Amino acid sequence: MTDLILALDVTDHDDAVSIANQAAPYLDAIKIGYPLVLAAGLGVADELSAAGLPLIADFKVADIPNTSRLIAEEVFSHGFSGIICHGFVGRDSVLACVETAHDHGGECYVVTEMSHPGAVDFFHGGTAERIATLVCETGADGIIAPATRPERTQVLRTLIGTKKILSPGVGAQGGDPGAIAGIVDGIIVGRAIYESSDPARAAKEFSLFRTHK
Ligand code: OMP
Repeated sequence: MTDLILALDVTDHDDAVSIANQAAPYLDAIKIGYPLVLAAGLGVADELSAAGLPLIADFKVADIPNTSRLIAEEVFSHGFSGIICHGFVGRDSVLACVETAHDHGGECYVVTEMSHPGAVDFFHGGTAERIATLVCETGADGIIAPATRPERTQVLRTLIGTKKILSPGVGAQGGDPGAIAGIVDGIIVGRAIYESSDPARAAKEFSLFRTHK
């Protein structure tokens, strides 16, 4: 089952709510992070989650376990159903996010390899594979893996089995939804929807890659 997740990285509160409402009929979840939360406050999460779609917190948490737990507690007290953390910080920090998510009935996704060109500087050479193994050992719910490199995401799929893969990089970063949708559980699309003059139409087009409607 492949979901469509909107990365709502706008920095205006009213734009965020308006775009979310327009695109909502074609979405399975909305992901927000630093751009919107730093601009509009964490309260915007309460508003967006009230709209009924699952809300994923993309703070790419990468801290010591205690701080990671404090961040995750804040996230799950504001209506989020999932959190994204980094994996390179190690087992104890990842576990802090996983345990806090599960304590709240939520999910934790771990970044294994990022989608931008510079990601190869550190994530290649075995690091992404080691993080994928850590994901299985910590009981995390899934990984973030690049739509810009479907062949790499396929490798990571073989390491995590049936855990979920959410995949950013479709659209503005050049990733082809047709090449990635079949091997992941969700495609993450930001600018190609929220910068469109008609976000509902853009979301509808990407929703063709959902395997459920
Ligand atoms: P667009 O490039 O505008 O479609 O946005 C992609 C979204 O996915 C942004 O919110 C990024 O921060 C996020 N993202 C990546 O682009 N690459 C990654 O490797 C990981 C993420 C993420 O964790 O969501």
